[in-house]
Parts: sequence; C-alpha cells; structure tokens
Amino acid sequence: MTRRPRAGRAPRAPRLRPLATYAAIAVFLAACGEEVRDSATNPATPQAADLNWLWSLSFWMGTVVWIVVMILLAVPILRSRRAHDDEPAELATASAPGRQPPGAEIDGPMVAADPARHAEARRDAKVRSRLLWIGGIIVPVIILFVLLIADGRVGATTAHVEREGELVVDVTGHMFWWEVSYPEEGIVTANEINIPVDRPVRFRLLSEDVIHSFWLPPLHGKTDMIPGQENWQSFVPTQTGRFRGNCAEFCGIAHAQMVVWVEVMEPDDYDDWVLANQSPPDAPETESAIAGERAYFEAGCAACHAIDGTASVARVGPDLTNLASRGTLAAGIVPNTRDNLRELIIDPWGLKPGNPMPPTIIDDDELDALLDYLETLQ
Ligand code: HEC
Ligand SMILES: [Cu+2]
Repeated sequence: MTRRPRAGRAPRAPRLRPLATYAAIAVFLAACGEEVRDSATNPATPQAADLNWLWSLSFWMGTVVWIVVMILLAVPILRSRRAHDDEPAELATASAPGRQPPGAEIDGPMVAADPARHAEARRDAKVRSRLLWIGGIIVPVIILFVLLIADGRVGATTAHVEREGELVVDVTGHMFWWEVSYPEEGIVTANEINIPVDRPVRFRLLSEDVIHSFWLPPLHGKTDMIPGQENWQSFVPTQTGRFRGNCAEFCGIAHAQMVVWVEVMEPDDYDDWVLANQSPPDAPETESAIAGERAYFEAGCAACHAIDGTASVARVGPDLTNLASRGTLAAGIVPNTRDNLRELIIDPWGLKPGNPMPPTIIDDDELDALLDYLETLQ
C-alpha cells in the first residue's frame, strides 16, 4: 500500500522548523562560556590587531553583500507572487506550472498585444541590465579593490616589525611537539615559550618531519613550518599573560594535541627566567632521586631525550633539562603533575593517542624514583 501525501501540505516541513531553531540557538550558545581569550579576535599585539581589522573588514563587507543579494532575490519573488494574485482567475490557473494546455503561449502574444505591459517589460529589461552592470561588475571591482589595498597595507605592517633589539627564538615542529631554542641565550626547552613584553620577537620556524603550522591566535597569524626551509614570524607582544597556540596544519594523529604556550613576561621576570635556565639542573641529592637518575638511563629514556649536564643528549623527544619548571606535559595538553608524568611514562597513548613515545615497562619502586628524579629537573 502506498501512502499518498495529504493535499495542500508539504510533508515534513513543519518538523524541520523547530530543529532549525534549535540548531541556530546552539550555534549562538557555542559562543558563550569561559572567557574567550586565546582567539584571533582578541589581539594582544599590534600585528594581530591589524590582522583582526582585515578580518573584520572582509566579514562586514561580506555581510552587507549578502544582505543586498538576499533583498535582490526577495524582490522579484514577492513581485511575481503579487502579479499572480492580480491575474484574472482563469489566466492564473492556466499559467500555473504544469497546467498549461499543450501549445498555449500565454505570455508572448498577450504582452505584445498590451502596450502598457510591453512598456513595463522594456523597463524591466533596462533595470535588469543596469543591475547586472552595477552588481556584476562595478560593485565587485570596488569591493575587491578595497580589500586588495587593505590586504597590502596589513601585509606591509605585519612584515616590517621593528628589528632593533629583537629576540630570536628557533621553533622546530616535530610530530607532535615543539622544540624551542634560544640561540643567543643558549637555552633549549619545549612546548612553552617565554618572551619579554614590549620587545620585538622573531621566530625562526623549522620542521623536523612533516609540514606543521605555528599559530598563536592572539599574537599573530599562521606561518607554515616546512622541512628544509626557514620561515620567519615576528611581532611585538604588548600585553603580559599566558597565551595558547596550536599546530594549524594537519600533521598526523595527534595534530590537535600539539599545543604551545607562550608566556609574555615583565622584562625583569624574563631575565630571571633566562638566568635560571642557562645553568644545568643541580645533580640529584636524595637517595631516591639518585636511583631515579640511574633508572632514567636504564629505561632507555636517554635514547630520545636530553638533560643538560648529563650523558643524555638525544634530540628525538623534548629536552627535559627544565622539565619541572614547565607548567604542562605532552605538548601543552595536561598540567605537569606527578600523576600525568607517571601515565605518560607507562602509557603514553593513554594520555595522547598516537604520540611517538614508547610505553616503558618499569617496576613501581623504580618508577617512583624516576619521578623523584624528574621532579628535580629545573
Ligand atoms: C623513542 C623515543 C623516546 C623514548 C625512549 C622516551 N621518550 Fe619521552 N618523549 C618522546 C617523544 C617523541 C615525546 C613527545 C610526545 C608528544 O608530546 O607528542 C616525549 C615526551 C616526553 C615527556 C613530555 C615532555 C613535555 O614537555 O611535554 C616526558 C616527561 C618524557 N617524554 C619522559 C620520558 C622518560 C622518563 C622516558 C624513559 C622512561 C622517555 N621519555 C622515553 C620520545 C621518547
Ligand atoms: Cu603539527
């Protein structure tokens, strides 16, 4: 048995309306919640402010174009409806789609025979061609030209950042973490970048494996990190604070968990940070930490990691020299706590699926000693 749709009612349409309403509400509510800080629309450098200005300009121009197009679309639809309502009853029936008798030509002869309609048709054609010229050529050319000028201006201001007294930091993308090194200061760290406020910073961006993209939304735009090529990004941080960035080029399974934190500090605090990080960590003193250092080498950690002042110098994984003074683990995704450190060592995929660190099989005493040792690294 086939079900016939009831006459005069589009099946299903009414059900979609509440669904669409909920979807629209959900989209709006998605913007609520915690303080939106680490966003490109909340810039903390003049360079990011310029980029945000360019984005807003394109957004608002696009919005105006969209509204005008919607109006232009609505006008003929409403007009043709009104025209239908005005038509005599039999004509309206005859001109309804699908009801035309074969061979009937409703419009042509009727229009030609009626001089008023003929004039109206010519006026319509004129309006149409004028609209085509203005809306299809003149306005788009003006809009694109405005955007071109704005784009060039922002490109110039973001490319020419003051270089006097700049700080150079090398950042190398790895699957799935960031190697951070300060060539002048002789510091190597990972996933957390400390920089002083009001001093230009220039990042030399590299990649060790695949293409990554360095993106600190409140501080600057995205810059690709390409194997075998140096890319540069510079800006002047004008606000202190802690900012979150993320890899912005899909680089593999843990791409979304490749987070980087930037701490913009007062110059004095930054100088203290540099001093504290220029010297290797003190040798372990407690019995447990000494045993932990031994466990570190026995478990093979030194095959991939480096700790200044020890025989561990590999660069496959993040440098652990100042591990205990970092706030986060596994490329910025979890707080640096003893429990997270333990989980990372025995079950790295539990914390961050797909990361290249192998699980370590180690007995509990040794693991505790190892954690005691890692907690001395600062
Ligand atoms: C085969 C190489 C390899 C070995 C062996 C290895 N790791 Fe790792 N480790 C890595 C890589 C790669 C990462 C980065 C993972 C990520 O965040 O994607 C990492 C991350 C870490 C981190 C987090 C660092 C940070 O700042 O986020 C710690 C701590 C760590 N490893 C400790 C150890 C310890 C302790 C051992 C020995 C028990 C060890 N690793 C063995 C490769 C290795
Ligand atoms: Cu990446």
